[in-house]
Amino acid sequence: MRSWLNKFQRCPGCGNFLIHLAIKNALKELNIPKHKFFMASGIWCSGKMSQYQDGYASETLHGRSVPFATGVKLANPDMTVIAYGGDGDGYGIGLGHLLHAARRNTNILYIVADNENYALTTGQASPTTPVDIKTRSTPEGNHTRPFDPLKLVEAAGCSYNITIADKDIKGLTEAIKNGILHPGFAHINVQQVCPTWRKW
Ligand SMILES: Cc1ncc(C[n+]2csc(CCOP(=O)(O)OP(=O)(O)O)c2C)c(N)n1
Ligand code: SF4
Ligand SMILES: [Mg+2]
Repeated sequence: MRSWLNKFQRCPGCGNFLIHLAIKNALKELNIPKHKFFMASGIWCSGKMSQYQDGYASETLHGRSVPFATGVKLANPDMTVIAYGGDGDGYGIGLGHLLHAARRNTNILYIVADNENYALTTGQASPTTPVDIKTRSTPEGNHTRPFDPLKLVEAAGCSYNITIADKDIKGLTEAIKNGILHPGFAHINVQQVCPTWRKW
């Protein structure tokens, strides 16, 4: 028989477990019922998060969780809507959506699980991989400078914009609660542990 943990398609020690717990805690502490909650995610390691929520959810396309979540919020303004994805998802292919959502001040919370790599596709360099790091796509070391997503999102006009480590469950739970309550676009960058690929 499969254990409770086995229902999650994640490696042991993955930081997405911790973020998952913080989201669960935050929804419980804010008394948000499951029929009033929706999560849109990108795809895979981080994208799987939507499949494990107790509420409405959709695993969308790579980089498209923010526009999907925006549509759900516009049609259901009384729902709590969270978009969720990885650094490749939100800061790579989906960056345009992120900046415009911040500019429009859409009233959703966007959580980015930033493990500094494209984990599902076996650990290639992402927009937040540090210089000199060797990955599957940078065997001689990463020559491309990472950018600071918080500065970009701030420049686009976001007024709730923070970074926090996944292991700080209490702080992360508070950050998620505050992000949900924030009357506009909120962005939380979570420094996410990925023991399989992020060895730096
Ligand atoms: C449009 C599109 N391009 C590329 C892919 C292949 N792909 C799947 S997962 C992934 C990387 C995901 O990286 P990230 O968003 O950081 O999530 P992580 O797996 O690290 O949580 C890519 C490029 C895809 N599924 N769709
Ligand atoms: S590869 Fe990394 S991000 Fe993906 S499930 Fe494993 S530990 Fe988590
Ligand atoms: Mg990633």
